[in-house]
Amino acid sequence: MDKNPRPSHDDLIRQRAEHVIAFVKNVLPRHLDLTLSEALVLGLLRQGVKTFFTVFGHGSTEVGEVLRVYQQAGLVKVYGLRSEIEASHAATALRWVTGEKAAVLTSIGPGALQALAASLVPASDGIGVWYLFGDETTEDEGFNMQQVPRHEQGLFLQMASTMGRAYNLHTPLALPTALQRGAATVNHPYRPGPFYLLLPMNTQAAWLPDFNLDELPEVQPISLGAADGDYAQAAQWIQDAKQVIIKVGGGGRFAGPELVQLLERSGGVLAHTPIATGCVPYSHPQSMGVGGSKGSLPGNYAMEHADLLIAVGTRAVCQSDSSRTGYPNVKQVININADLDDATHYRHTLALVGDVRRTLERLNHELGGHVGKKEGWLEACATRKSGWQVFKQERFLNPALQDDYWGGPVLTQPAAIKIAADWAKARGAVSFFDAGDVQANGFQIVEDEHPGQTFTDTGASYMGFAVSALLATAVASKPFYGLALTGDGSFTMTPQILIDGVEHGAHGCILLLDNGRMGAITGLQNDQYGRGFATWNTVHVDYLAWGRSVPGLLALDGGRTPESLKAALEQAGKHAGLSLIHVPVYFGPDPLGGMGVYGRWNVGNWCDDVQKMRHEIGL
Ligand SMILES: Cc1ncc(C[n+]2csc(CCOP(=O)(O)OP(=O)(O)O)c2C)c(N)n1
Ligand SMILES: [Mg+2]
Repeated sequence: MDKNPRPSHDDLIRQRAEHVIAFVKNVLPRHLDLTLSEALVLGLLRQGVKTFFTVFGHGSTEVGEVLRVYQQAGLVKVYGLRSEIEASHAATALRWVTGEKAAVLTSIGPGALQALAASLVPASDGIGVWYLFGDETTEDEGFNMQQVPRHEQGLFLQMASTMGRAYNLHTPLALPTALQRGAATVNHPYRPGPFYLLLPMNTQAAWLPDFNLDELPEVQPISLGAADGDYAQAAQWIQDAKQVIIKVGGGGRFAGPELVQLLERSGGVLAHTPIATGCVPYSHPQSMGVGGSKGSLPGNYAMEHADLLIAVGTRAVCQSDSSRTGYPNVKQVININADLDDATHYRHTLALVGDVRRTLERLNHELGGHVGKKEGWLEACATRKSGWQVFKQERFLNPALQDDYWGGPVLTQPAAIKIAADWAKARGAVSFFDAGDVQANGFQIVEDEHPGQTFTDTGASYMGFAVSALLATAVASKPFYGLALTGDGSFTMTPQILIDGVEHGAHGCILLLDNGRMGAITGLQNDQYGRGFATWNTVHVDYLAWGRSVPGLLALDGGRTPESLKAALEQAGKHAGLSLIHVPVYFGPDPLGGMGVYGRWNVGNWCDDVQKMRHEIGL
């Protein structure tokens, strides 16, 4: 007879309930008899993972049963949702905005693959999220339904491993190692990301007698030091340069004080990637706002003319450095990054590999207390910045344009976004921007004074992220109000929030900017080929009727004027739950209808020219 045999179903439920009580009282014994799934949940709890966004399936019922018992005691919170993509976006947004950890739990096959697709967001934006996927049985007795239909082993593991770090719980007692790898991935000090834990259906309920809980890893706080580099050389380059640009990416979002000091000591100006909005106050005279493929007048002017680039925490995506043609006059680069590959991305580089803030501190120290001056540089950039303010103002003063689809004048995206972003800031709401023109216009318009005001997934630009992100408002331990600015295309890709948001108590507003099309793509097609194609609809969808079909959801017509939109926002803000404001918006060639494009991009038929220029620059 086994020493600690697997108990009967009823005894197992009783045992788990006892474990939970002991956990709450902090008197769990060192050794426990439990299933692998319960050990997994205990392991995640030890790491502070208490929130689970899930769509259960036949591939994850055992973990689900453990979570049911643990939720009853208030130890975890499980949100049953309608789409794994939505679940992934919600978990990502929660971690991104609040720092709270979450896991996405799916079935095997389609559910896991939907979550895997959506995990491109945390992979691209550097957010730590746990993914728990049901997986095929390890005995290989024949095909499991929903596995990849090939006579090969571990195909889901291969797919997940392509996206990030992954582990298959093929052998139950490997759990501690799996959990340690996961902890190191989702809590990585400078490049966190998704971690995929694959749970074979036949090991989830594997019985682990006398399991030693001490084996479950804790999260170890890790921080890096300043780069160990040639700071004297860096300071010399800065002093010798005539026109310095500091380009900040996601890794420099929280280095505001150090960046402001570097601006003062270097005499340079700062442009940032969309994800780093608010890294220094937009109102700082040396902040030029966003720069890159969409960019801005001042941000791109500075990028075009600078002779020294100080790159800070940026991985140089096509959008952020105009497909590597963003700095045609740069002769030297000081690249501060914790990642070696990113730090050595450009030629003529002094790479400072280390913690961004600490490295900036040392560089500032090296530069000394004096104020750097670069003849004419700040003035030239300041002129572009005031020109940009005038350019924006022109759009806000002409808020409506005649539109064919809507058969009359409707608000432009710039006008609607400005009104909504101002409203969100005034009430301390967090703004999320979905993909498309909404996103680009958004990061060109917002003038953030600190990080945390705007979240925009420019890493993956995953349509539907913003609206699903509103679920985080229902979950966060410190409540916040969310405003999701979305297009009709993005919203209809992931509209489950209408139901799940109300069901779970989201507090926020979906602002649906409806131009009856995937406007960003029609725009690209027009610019590249002179003709749009298959990127619009002719049916006029009654989105407010969608909204009204969900009890508790407040559906409002945002109307066609600034006044009507402001009134709708005010009304939405007073609603205790989730609201949807529908706003018809302009799409067309009038320059007042958009914010313009200032950089270069290697897409479509632009590739040859952009690539040629890149090879000429050779940076
Ligand atoms: C899931 C996904 N599919 C496709 C794309 C490519 N894409 C980027 S923007 C866009 C259109 C967005 O349309 P909408 O949300 O209506 O915004 P608009 O540009 O009209 O303001 C598409 C199809 C994407 N980013 N994400
Ligand atoms: Mg649209």
